Formats: sequence, C-alpha cells, structure tokens
Amino acid sequence: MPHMWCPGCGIGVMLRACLRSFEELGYGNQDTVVVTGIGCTGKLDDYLVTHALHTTHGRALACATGIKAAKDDLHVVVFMGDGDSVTIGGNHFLHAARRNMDLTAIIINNFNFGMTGGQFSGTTFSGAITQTSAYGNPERQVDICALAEVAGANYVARSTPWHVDDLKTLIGEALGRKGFSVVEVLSPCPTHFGSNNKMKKGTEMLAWLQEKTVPVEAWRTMTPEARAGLFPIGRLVDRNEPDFNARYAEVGARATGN
Ligand SMILES: Cc1ncc(C[n+]2csc(CCOP(=O)(O)OP(=O)(O)O)c2C)c(N)n1
Ligand code: SF4
Repeated sequence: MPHMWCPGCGIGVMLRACLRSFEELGYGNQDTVVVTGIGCTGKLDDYLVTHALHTTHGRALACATGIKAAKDDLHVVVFMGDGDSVTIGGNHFLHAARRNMDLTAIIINNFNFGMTGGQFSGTTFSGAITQTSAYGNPERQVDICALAEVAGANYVARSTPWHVDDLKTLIGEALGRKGFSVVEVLSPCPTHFGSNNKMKKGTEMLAWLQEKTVPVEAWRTMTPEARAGLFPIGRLVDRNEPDFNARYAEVGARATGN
C-alpha cells in the first residue's frame, strides 16, 4: 500500500504488528477507536477503517480518556510519537497513568520530532545532535517506561522494529490488559535523527537499536554502570490494579446507595 513514511522508518513495522494483534483479538472497526495526535506517527489513522479521532498535538490521551470514560465497551488505542506523548503531552500521560485509564498507548519513540524536521524532544538523550542541538542536546531524556511505571500504569513494555515478533507479542498483551497499558517502540527515523547522528540508513539505525537494547531479564542482573546508555526491552511491568471506570462505578454505587 502506498504510504507517507520514509524508507527505513519504523512506524509501518509497528502498525503491521498492531494490526496483526487486532485481527487475533477480534478487534473490529465498530468496537475500536484509534486516537492519534499530530506527527508522522499520528498520520497512521489515514490507513485504518476503524473509528478514529485525530486530535491536536499532545492531546490524544486527554481525548481518549473522555471516550473511555463515556463508552467503556469500546477498545481505545492511542498512537503517539515521543513529542505527542511525553513532551507537549507529558501532563496527560502522567494523569492517564495515574488514573489507570483502560487505554492502550503505543508510542513511537524516534528520539526527535520527526514530522517537523528533527528538533529535539523530551526523549532525545544528552549530547545527541538534532536540528535544534547542533552541538549536542544539553537536556536529559525522559524514560517513558519508568515514568509509566511510577505514575501507575498496569502494563508497560518496550521493544523495537528489529525485534518484530516480540513487538507483536507485547502489543497483543498490552491490548488484552485492563487499565493503562503502554508499549514504547524505539524506532528508526533515518531521515532526521539518523542523518544527524551518522546513521543515514534505516538498516544502520536498526543495528544501533539492537546494540542499545538488552532483554529485561539480563538487565535486572546488571550493575547501574553496565546499564548506562542501554534500554531494557520486554515486559517491564504487569499488574492488575482496578482501572478508573471500575473505581468510578464503585463511587457511583455508593452515591446512589446501590
Ligand atoms: C500545539 C502544536 N504545537 C506544535 C505543533 C507542530 N508539530 C507538529 S508535529 C510536531 C512534532 C511531532 O513529533 P512526535 O510527536 O515525536 O511525532 P513524530 O513526527 O516523530 O512521529 C510538532 C512540534 C503542532 N502541530 N501543534
Ligand atoms: S521523518 Fe522520520 S518519523 Fe517521519 S516518516 Fe520519515 S523516518 Fe519516519
């Protein structure tokens, strides 16, 4: 199918893994709502026939929260870039996790603002070269998965398009969990982040992602020094706290004496 993404971009690989999981879980176009923000990732609803809400930049989780609070029977799946989710949209990310909203957030973390030309975002690591940090990013990066965990998400996982089978499994698990579930997909943007950091080809970025990631089981045995600059991948958090709608229903029952 013709699409807008650059050669070597990871978004299409993630979308394919997700659609295979939709099919396996029986998610149909009447009971599924895809919510997106603005960016290369946010464009993916153009290629779907589900209900879709293309929101403003950074507000996808706020809109998805409203949908889920009103229509608990819908599957609500939110696709965002690292800008949408934890930079301009960081406040909504924190509160969706804190409320444990029954949403699945799938986040393409390509370490920069892809659509607008490769400026640094909240996940760009220190020293990285971007369009707005020609001599190295002076800021430190947000760890999306750690943030989701401490804020209260039920399920948190991380993978990459290099690990495509694991990626599909983790997305399927996230979709199947109640409460706020997050899958961070570390993803190549060869056009901007890669080009700015000596990885012009998608294959070079995939090899780099392979080097930067460690299965979480091995990660747990490593010293803090050995972990520096690496990302644990796999299922990082899996718990079963009540979601927002369940707790709201309890309050409703108390209020009405039922
Ligand atoms: C309120 C607002 N601020 C800024 C923009 C400009 N803008 C459009 S997309 C984007 C960044 C997209 O980056 P990200 O969310 O990481 O997605 P990617 O393109 O990398 O998939 C920005 C800053 C906008 N559309 N709206
Ligand atoms: S600019 Fe980057 S994120 Fe956007 S489509 Fe191209 S490779 Fe993908």
